[in-house]
Formats: sequence, structure tokens, C-alpha cells
Amino acid sequence: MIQDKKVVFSGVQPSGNLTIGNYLGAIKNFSRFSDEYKTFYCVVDLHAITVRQVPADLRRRTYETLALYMACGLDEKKNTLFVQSHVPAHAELGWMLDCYTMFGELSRMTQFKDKSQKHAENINAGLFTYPALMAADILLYQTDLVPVGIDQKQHLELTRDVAMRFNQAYGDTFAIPEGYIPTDTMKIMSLTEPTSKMSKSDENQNAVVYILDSKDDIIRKFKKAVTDSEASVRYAPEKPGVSNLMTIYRAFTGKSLEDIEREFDGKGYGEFKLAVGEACADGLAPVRDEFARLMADKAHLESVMKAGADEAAYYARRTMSKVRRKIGFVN
Ligand code: AQP
Repeated sequence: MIQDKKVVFSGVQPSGNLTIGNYLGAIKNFSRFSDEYKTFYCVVDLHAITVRQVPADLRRRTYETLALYMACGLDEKKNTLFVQSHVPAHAELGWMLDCYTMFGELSRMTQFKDKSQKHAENINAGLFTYPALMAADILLYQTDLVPVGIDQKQHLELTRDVAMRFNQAYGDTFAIPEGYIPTDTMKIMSLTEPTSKMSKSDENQNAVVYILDSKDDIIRKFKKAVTDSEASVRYAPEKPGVSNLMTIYRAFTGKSLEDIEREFDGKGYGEFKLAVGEACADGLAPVRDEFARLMADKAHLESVMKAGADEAAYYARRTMSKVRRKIGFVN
């Protein structure tokens, strides 16, 4: 709680071009909190370097992720928009929380297991302790609510455990955050392997729809999406490809699953996939236009980053002085 408002915090890694999974699972929901909550939305660049990044790409994507936040409706006057590495308290609290997070807990994180398989040549300590840094991101701002996709649920539960452990040892220090996981779009799946999550770092470009893809590319990717041989538009666990496309269509049109089944009753997958592609491309068109406008004014993006970091640092300092005192560091 800050002043009399509850606090929302969330972040996205500038580790690739953002996908409609990032959009529907996270960013699209951010702006609904702007009026009633004190909101902190962060570009989590420290997290991104747990996987090797090309420096110039990381820098460009950091600007792009901030611009996308704004293009998706986050007004910089109503939300604190900033870059994680601009507020050193994240790394500082991250280290401290490393010391209150157990090896066994971190070993159970499925994202660590997945990413260490995917990046077998670079299983670094940061990849392993990533959840303690994420806990620091959230706990620094006395966060009440964290809007994320379902893949982050396990990290969020660990954040709560670490906060409770710390509070138990030293008395009330951190607010205990809750997740806000959208029921309809909590996990958008890959278009080519619909039993795996759609991820921005997927090497198969056809598996992923990026927020900034052109209309033609979006339609082409949906046309190629893996479905099944039954040729009926029906939502069912044994039809992961079709169910995923229905989820995406529902998110962009607001239609119910029953309406969608009726709409495509007796029609082939070709027509259905084209409709999904068009709805998605049309839904994203305003975001793409606004993004282009924002990216043309880098100085403005830099002033937003700077003001956001100043504001975030102010709140972070309040938590850090409490934490330092409780741990026993000399002031
Ligand atoms: N497919 C998805 N469906 C719903 N939500 C998703 N999110 C990610 N993918 C999906 C949500 O987007 C937010 C930001 O994610 P992140 O950048 O912190 O990293 P991530 O979860 O690891 O996302 P990616 O796209 O899979 O990135 P890479 O490939 O770099 O690992 C989070 O709220 C996440 O839940």
C-alpha cells in the first residue's frame, strides 16, 4: 500500500520481440489498474542477461519494450514506467533475497529446468537465482498485485514464501503479493507446437506471432498454424491447436467459445484460420501505429525512462532502508 492506493508491479524482459502471448497474457491487462492502483511497470533488462544478448539488440529492445507499454495504453503520467537496471536497488535487494531463498526451492523451478535445457552451453548462476531477483522486483514496491501469465505462477509463489520467511525472521517488512492471472489468456500456445507455450525466444518464426508483425505475416502464420484432421472448430483438450486459435480469436473479438463454434459450424479450417489472422492483425493495428509514432521520438522515451526511474527509486529507497536496518547493516 502506498499512500492509500494498493500497488501493482509487473515486468517484461527485453529478450526478444514481444509476442501476442506477452500481450494477451500480460501487457494488455496492465492499463486496467492505472486508475485505482499505484502501478509500476518495468522493462526487466537484468533478467534478460540470464541468456546471452547481443548488446545493440538489448539496447534497442529496451526502448521498444517501453514504447510498446505506452502503445498498449500505459500513460506515463498515470503509471511509473522504468527500466530495471536504472534502479540499482533491484540488484541490491536481489542479492539479499538470494540469501533467504533455498537451493532446493530454486532447483524446483520449471523455468530453470526448461531454460537450462534450451541453453545447455550457458547454465549460469543468474539463470538459477532469477526468481530471487524477481522477488526483489516485486517486494521493493510493497506490491499487492502482480499481473502475469500462468508461467510465472511458480515464481510468484516463491516470492510469497521468501517474503513470509523474511517477515517471520524480522517482523513485518514486505507486503505479501497476490497474482492476477487472466483466466482466458493465461497461456497462449505456439502455433506450430500447440502443447508448448508461445515464447519470444522461439527460433521458429512461424510458431510465434509478434505484436509488431505486419498484417500479411500475421495472416500467413495463422494459415500455417497446426490444427488436426477432424476439421471441426471445437474447444477441447484433445484439440490443442484449434483450442489455442479459438482462445486468440475470443481475445481479439470478445466472442464466446460457443459463438465461435456456431460461427464456424460446417466451415473448414481455412476460413477459420483466416478469420483469426484478420482479427488479430486488426486488433494489433492501433498498437503498431502508436508504437511507430513513439519510436520516432527517442528523446521522449528517454525522458519517460528517467522520470520513471526517479519515481521508482524513491519508493525503492523506503523499502531498502527498512530492509538494511532489519538485517543489521550499519546505516
Ligand atoms: N505464451 C504466453 N501466454 C500468456 N502469457 C505469457 N507471457 C509470456 N508468454 C506468454 C507473460 O508475459 C510476461 C512477460 O514475460 P517475460 O518477458 O518475463 O518472460 P517469459 O515469461 O519467459 O516470456 P517469453 O515470451 O517466454 O520470453 P523468453 O522466450 O525470453 O523466455 C509474463 O507475465 C509472462 O507470464
